Amino acid sequence: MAYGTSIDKKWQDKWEAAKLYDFKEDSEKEKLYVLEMFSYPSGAQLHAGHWFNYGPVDSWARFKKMQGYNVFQPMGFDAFGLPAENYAIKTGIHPMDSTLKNIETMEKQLRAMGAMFNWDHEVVTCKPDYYKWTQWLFLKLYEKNLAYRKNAPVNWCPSCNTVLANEQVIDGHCERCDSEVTKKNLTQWFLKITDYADELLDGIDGLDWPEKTKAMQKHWIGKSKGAEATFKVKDSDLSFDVFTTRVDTLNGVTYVVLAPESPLVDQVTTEENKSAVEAYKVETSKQSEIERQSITREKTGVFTGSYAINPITHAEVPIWVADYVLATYGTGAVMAVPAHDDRDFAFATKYNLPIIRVVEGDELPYTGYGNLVNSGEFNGKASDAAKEAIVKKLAENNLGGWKVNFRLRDWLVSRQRYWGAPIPMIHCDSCGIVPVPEKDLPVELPYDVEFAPDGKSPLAKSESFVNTTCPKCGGPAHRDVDTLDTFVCSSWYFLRYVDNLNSEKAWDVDKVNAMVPVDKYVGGPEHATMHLLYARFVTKALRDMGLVNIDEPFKSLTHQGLILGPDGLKMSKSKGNTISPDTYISEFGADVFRMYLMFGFDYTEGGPWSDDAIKSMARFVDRVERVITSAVEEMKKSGKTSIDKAEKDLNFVRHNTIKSVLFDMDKMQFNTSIARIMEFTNALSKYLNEEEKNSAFIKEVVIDYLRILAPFAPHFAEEMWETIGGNFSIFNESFPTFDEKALVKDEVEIAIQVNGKIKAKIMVATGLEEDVIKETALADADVKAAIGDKTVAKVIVIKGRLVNIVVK
Ligand code: ANZ
Ligand code: ZN
Repeated sequence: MAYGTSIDKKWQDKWEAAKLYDFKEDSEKEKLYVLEMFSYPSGAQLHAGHWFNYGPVDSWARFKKMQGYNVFQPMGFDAFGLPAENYAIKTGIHPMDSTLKNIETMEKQLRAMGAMFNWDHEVVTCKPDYYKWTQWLFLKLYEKNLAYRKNAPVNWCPSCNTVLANEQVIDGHCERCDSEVTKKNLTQWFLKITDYADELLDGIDGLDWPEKTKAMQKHWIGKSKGAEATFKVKDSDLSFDVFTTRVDTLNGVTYVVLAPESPLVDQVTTEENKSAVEAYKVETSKQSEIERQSITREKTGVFTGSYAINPITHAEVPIWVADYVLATYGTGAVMAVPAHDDRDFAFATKYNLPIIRVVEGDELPYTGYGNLVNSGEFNGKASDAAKEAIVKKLAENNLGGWKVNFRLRDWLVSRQRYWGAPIPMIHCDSCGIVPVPEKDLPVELPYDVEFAPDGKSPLAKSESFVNTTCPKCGGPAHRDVDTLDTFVCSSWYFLRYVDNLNSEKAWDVDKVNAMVPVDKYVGGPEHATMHLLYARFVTKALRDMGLVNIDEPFKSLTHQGLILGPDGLKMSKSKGNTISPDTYISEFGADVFRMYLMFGFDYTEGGPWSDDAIKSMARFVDRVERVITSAVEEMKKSGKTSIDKAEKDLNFVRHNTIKSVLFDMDKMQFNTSIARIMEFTNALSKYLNEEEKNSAFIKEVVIDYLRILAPFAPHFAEEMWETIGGNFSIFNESFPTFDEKALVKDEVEIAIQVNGKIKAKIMVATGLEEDVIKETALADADVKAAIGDKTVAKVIVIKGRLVNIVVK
């Protein structure tokens, strides 16, 4: 045979016919839920990046199966959302048609990869039998007061014509199309992820996740401990709270600032300042939050004409409006302390506002801590003690207290787009918002709708969709015309995989509890905040409803790196540097492609594609074939039966390979694992050149060799396994274990130094007495010559490694 696609096909068919990958529910074996982030069928093809995610992880799953785990490795499609919709808009083909067609192509490609996906458990999020339960999930959250509607300024992409979640705004630009994001007020559905902010934060430390990702989630949740203080508006009944992390500086407040969007602005602005404030508000609406937070940007603002009263000093300070204060954080109002805050300092300097030092320290602005000055009764207190004392006083006067704030915002889930799960809510003029009864799910997405975006929800244009009757009063009512953020679909898919065919409920609780959490989750680092945070939130909410019994969905997480184009740049069609897996697979076979991906890159780093390197992997696979073929010839002969030095040497490499691969694979270090297999190949090949060979021993070695190779080159190893008469399938074999005794060498090489310079290397038996080693070293001819007529002052022996002779 020669390894290639015909062999791939042969085994893919056999594996499938034998249902080799089925998760056995009644198995005694320990379950192992291996999950790769499902892909969205946006382009028509699997690309090298998909392969890099799925190929190596499949090898890992096969390795674990051979280690005796009952592996569950499902696959599906994240089929709703912007990528599929944009693709449909571009090609003019209806998203349902193009998506299902793309899925078909991708399924074919995934099968050609020979991954042991459990296809019987496939989920496709855009099909009614899936999104029925996405809608059900939404209703459950609504029932528990975790879904609500509010009018809110939202990020609006003028080009995609849609609302974006904060996470989809990158540096003030749309994540998808890079247009500048603006603001718009709309009534939107939110999920109350902030109810779980503390738990989401506290849970992070216990996760076996990349540190960077954990840090990003922590930052995203952004817990900040401070205080709130109430400022009364002078000559008015109005008052407002500020959030501050530096309540110790309360005596240094020389002005306060409201966010331009704050409803208070209109109430406090005096007649003569109205036009300036209005103009400023218009100006602000054009800026993104990111720009507004930029430290280097010149601060701007306007005076409202009103004053506020400091809750402890009773000093009157001017109320300003400035865009560096965000409406969405804290209370949307800030007490400004120019002496101790950089932004406030810049602002006060520009607008000639007073600057009063209240903390001792360096030159102003001084943002550090220290003893208080200019602070009346609090003078002399250190910052921490002063905070305590000031908060106490605020609380006594009902003007404030301690306060914890989170950066995390509630999750905005409504989209004014076509390609998503309709929000299962009905609006009735007499009953208000009425949830669609569970028995009426799914609320089907109508096919015949003008889906190209024009700023309105496409579903609003479908009368047959919009018009319905109120489930409560039976009167005429209309459906919610927004669809759910696709991250809602993917927040629970790992639960549905387990019980994907259940038509009675979203899942059987016992079945799911037996399978979760996901033991190993692998996908791109771009999901550090959104998907990974939403899935954690949904899991916790479902746990509180008694629908799962876990706190965390993904126990262990790995991010694969990025495969770049041959030019070292991110692959993109416009740059013409994309690699299409299909052509390589038909030329070299799936295993060569997979082995190259595993060997050519550090899994978590990725790197540039190299045609030369994949060719050299093809040569390696050829070589393995030749070596195994000649080993098989030798196995048939009757050779010697003794175990001598040559056998021991090969045995050492064999067991060392097993030991290393076991160790490396646990950490998904595919490249070093394959490097060890290459060494093993060399050692076997070398042994086959010996004059006298032990054929029984060769057989033993070949059996191990193929079992080690199997997860990495599944089709090829299965074929070889058949050649040596192994039973189908090699994946029902166990992965070899190593023998520590074989790793103890009879002899070790010891370097001999004279005054620190290596003069000779000698072989000695392991465990030889120190004195004997010394004598042997001194008797060596090269060493003798090096010593010459000098006297030996000292001999230092480092057992098993080195002898150092000090001469004078
Ligand atoms: C007075 C003060 C004095 C402050 C001082 C800092 C230094 P983190 O750590 O991110 O929570 N702040 C509060 N709400 C804000 C908003 N909506 N927009 C912009 N800035 C806001 O930051 C908390 C600090 O950020 C608060 O403490 C407040 O300024 C500001 F010497 O209050 B500080
Ligand atoms: Zn009604």
